[in-house]
Amino acid sequence: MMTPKMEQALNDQINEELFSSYLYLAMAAYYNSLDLPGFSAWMRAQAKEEETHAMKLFDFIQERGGRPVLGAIAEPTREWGSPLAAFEAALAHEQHITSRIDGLVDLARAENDHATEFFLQWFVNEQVEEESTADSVVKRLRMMGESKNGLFMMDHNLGKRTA
Ligand code: OFO
Repeated sequence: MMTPKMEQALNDQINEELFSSYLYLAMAAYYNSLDLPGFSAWMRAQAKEEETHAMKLFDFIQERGGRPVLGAIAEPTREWGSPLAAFEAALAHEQHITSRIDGLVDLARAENDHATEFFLQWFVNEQVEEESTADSVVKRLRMMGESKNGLFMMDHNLGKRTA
């Protein structure tokens, strides 16, 4: 059994993950509106991945005898100033999620909930990857500056993402 406080915090994280999915779907629509299908496909795949993060939490709460409670998902931003600005927003969002996960680990420790602390290690590792991927795209976009060729190449490469 989890404490009600831990259960509530994990439920709140389901909402964060579903919002992440919604945000990346909004970014997919944004990139598509710029005729950047590769960026759009990458964001769409990312949105799907975020759903799996939400479901991991959903299943874990049930396994521990709790009940997932779904709240309203906030409306994401629709417009970003440039392809770079949208990816910078994605990176900032992942940094926010990392701090949320760290907070959950701290709470699991405070509640002496070893099972939840162990479960959360998957998310801790995942955040290292999520931040690093977004960061490398942001860095390459900054390096490219105004190059249309660079953007075209990058769109092609990002479009290769399958999952
Ligand atoms: Fe992007 O890792 Fe979940 O939110």
